[in-house]
Amino acid sequence: MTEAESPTPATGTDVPTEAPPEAMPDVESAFEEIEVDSPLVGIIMGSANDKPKMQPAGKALEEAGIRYEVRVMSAHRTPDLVVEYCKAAQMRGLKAIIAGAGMSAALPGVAAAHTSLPVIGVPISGKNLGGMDALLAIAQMPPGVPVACMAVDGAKNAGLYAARIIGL
Ligand code: RP5
Repeated sequence: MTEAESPTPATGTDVPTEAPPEAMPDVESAFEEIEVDSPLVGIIMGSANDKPKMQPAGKALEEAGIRYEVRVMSAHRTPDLVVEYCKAAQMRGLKAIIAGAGMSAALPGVAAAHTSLPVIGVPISGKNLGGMDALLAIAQMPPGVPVACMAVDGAKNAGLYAARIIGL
């Protein structure tokens, strides 16, 4: 390497530093419905109000180095969007879907009805029944339509589980 090619030596004043924290989006601020290149996991949820409970799934995937996207869609409020998203998911390169919902949580089951990808359901705790309603709705799937049911507010394990599926 010639002198011209050699990197400029660092001095006490120009030592390269990491970007300041405010320039690095953490999971909390990045947990938005933004376009992601070639996501492997789709995190969907029934309401934007579910985001705080679903963030740990994104954090677990991020720590595993797995790209994911976040979408809000509801089996009851926007059923056509759920069908469209789930039917296209495999063709788009997704390997798993994490679906979180509260109350009468049909989202994971409806997702599983429209894709052959593994669907991981996250029951979200609500105001009235502590998540028992969503837990039973997600766990009690009819034979032939499989959904993996996590614990109530178990989004972290959903992310870890998706990472294991992708690592197989
Ligand atoms: C479910 O109903 C959502 O997943 C959410 O957990 C619950 C309440 O929704 P919001 O009224 O807060 O939008 O569909």
